[in-house]
Amino acid sequence: MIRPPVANVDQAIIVVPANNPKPNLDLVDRLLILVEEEGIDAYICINKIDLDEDKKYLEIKESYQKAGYKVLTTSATQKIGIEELREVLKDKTSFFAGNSGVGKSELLNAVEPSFDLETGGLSSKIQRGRHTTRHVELMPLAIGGYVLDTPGFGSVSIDHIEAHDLRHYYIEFHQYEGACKFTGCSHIHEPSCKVKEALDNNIIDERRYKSYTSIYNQLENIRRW
Ligand SMILES: Nc1nc2c(ncn2[C@@H]2O[C@H](COP(=O)(O)OP(=O)(O)OP(=O)(O)O)[C@@H](O)[C@H]2O)c(=O)[nH]1
Ligand SMILES: [Mg+2]
Ligand SMILES: [Zn+2]
Repeated sequence: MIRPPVANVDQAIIVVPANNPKPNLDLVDRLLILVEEEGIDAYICINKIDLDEDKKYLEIKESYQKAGYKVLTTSATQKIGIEELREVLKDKTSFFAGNSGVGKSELLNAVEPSFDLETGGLSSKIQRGRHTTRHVELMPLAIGGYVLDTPGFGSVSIDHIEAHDLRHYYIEFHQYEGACKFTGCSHIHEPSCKVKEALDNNIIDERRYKSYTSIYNQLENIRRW
């Protein structure tokens, strides 16, 4: 388990593939928790949209947009959405994070061909990334700003977070903070909860709420010393 070095950067670009390899949204949600804990901006970048003929990626897009995140949709190899990505990166220090094989390095090559970063295919059987990028590298952009390419990882540790603090890192809950019947409401089992009300009214995304309760329960079950 790796804790990505999100300190001292302006924003995180969390890269997730449209459908190949299979998008790991649990990993995306955990990365977002770390990013929110650090208080830096986050973008979701759904890459490899050229491979997603059924446009299943639109569900991922909706889920994160509903939460309040800005979502980019790209194809690094077909050069779709690269101009928008460049605009986001300009004059900022950005951290690229996401599983191995999602196309972080390929996206950076599309933004800045002179980087000429090594990219790797997927290992054939289970379509996993090959862990091509081996170390974190800070690189200057010709348009201004810096980017950090990082090795992909399949999981991140958020075990240092207390369950009762987790709600602060789901940005779609912020507007209800203090509005529930119980002070410090965990939005899980308390009655008269505004977050659960918003969930019932389909204002809060169900998948994201499930991710919250599942991670909350995991954090509660960690033995603390
Ligand atoms: N079809 C398609 N393939 C892509 C796209 N982006 C990246 N790839 C391919 O996916 C594979 C993995 O890309 P990388 O850029 O090496 O992935 P990475 O996220 O840097 O992976 P690690 O360095 O292992 O963490 C390469 O073969 C890329 O050419 C895309 O938008 N469409
Ligand atoms: Mg890479
Ligand atoms: Zn509540």
